Amino acid sequence: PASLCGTWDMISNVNLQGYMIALGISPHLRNIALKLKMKKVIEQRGDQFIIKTTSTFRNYTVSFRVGQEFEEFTRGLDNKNVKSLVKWKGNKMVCEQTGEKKDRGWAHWIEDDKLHLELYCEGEICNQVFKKK
Ligand code: RET
Repeated sequence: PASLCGTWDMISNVNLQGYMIALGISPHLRNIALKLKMKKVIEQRGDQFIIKTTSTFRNYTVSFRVGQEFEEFTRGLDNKNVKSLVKWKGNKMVCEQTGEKKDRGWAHWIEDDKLHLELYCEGEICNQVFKKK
């Protein structure tokens, strides 16, 4: 599949609110998050991926190897411990985050030179699109 690597600027963000409510994020933090234009910086070093979500308010970094389950603490987001497993499903990089919340995870893929990110939790789906910087 097309490489996810690079620096990406958010151009659309649909239903972040529903996703954050499903995660149990406080109204105060939700109001801040809704105003942010997030960036993604995705790097690959060997078989390790590093995905940085950055904003003027707070940053979130996760690193992993595809196919290797890891412990993730969603610091600064909903502050939960999950067991995460990333796999390729066709052209999509898909992560299942197992923990307190049901049906939680995300998928990244490239479509028309744009980075697409679907974030989901307990039936709420947020769709974000980023253009390459
Ligand atoms: C920020 C700021 C504080 C509030 C919220 C945030 C959202 C972060 C998200 C991160 C998703 C990261 C993923 C990484 C995959 O590798 C920006 C930390 C709600 C939605 C999917």
